[in-house]
Amino acid sequence: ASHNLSFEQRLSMIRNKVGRRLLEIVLKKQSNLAVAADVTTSQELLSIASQVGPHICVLKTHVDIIEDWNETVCEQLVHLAKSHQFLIFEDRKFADIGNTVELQFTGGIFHISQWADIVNAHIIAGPGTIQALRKASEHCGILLLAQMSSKGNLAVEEYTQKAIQFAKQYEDAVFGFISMGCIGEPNFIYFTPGVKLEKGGDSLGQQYTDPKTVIGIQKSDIAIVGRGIIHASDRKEAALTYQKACWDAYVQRIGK
Ligand code: S5P
Repeated sequence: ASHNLSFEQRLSMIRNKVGRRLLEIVLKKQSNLAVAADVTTSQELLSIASQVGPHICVLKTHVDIIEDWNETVCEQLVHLAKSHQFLIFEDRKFADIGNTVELQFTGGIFHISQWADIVNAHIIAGPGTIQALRKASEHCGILLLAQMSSKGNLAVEEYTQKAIQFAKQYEDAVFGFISMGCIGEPNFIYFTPGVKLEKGGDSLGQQYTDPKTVIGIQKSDIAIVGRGIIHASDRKEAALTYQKACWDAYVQRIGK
């Protein structure tokens, strides 16, 4: 599947309101960059959010790796998201039966449903996972993992097609995918992780592709960059570099 529509043209095609809000932010900030803030302290998380905030449309978190997470940290993060205008994507990768997922999404010490704008889910357990998330919060948009960036992953072929089918079935709540590029229709938004200006990988199976390939050739929409920015000596500068690289690749693809 391939289309060549602009974000402006696709805005009204997105059924979920978080998805539409995301495209509004992308257009306003001219940023299709998401930063993966994979750090272990709240101070680092908040400092990344304020450093890269102006350059991103989405900040992706793994709250369960933060050793000192609490409600105040959460409030500060939400405040930074409002002032810099980015959405918070908790990369929880829900994968259990619906009842358990509902508890994981709303309860525990993280109360993800109270602050996350976006969450993602594996489809391995069937549609109950999605049903639970959409029942628990209408303010949170869902992404399905249709493909993965890591070596040897099993999210291929029929599995990917199943994810697309589930998304269509729950289009009110699911507005896009984690995928390696555009794998379907323009009414969904495609997020791609494993993005770095230097190609290669890490010692645990991550595989990197550069922004130009991901956005321009594989036609993804949003590039997710972690260590490419997090490990840079100047994170703000690195975020700006990635913002430009991702946006230029989009503008070139659309042909404007
Ligand atoms: O297939 C995937 C899906 C995800 S959400 N591969 C990934 O790497 N991710 C996430 O993207 C991963 O959990 C991490 O937070 C980020 C990639 O980080 P980086 O440091 O390798 O850029």
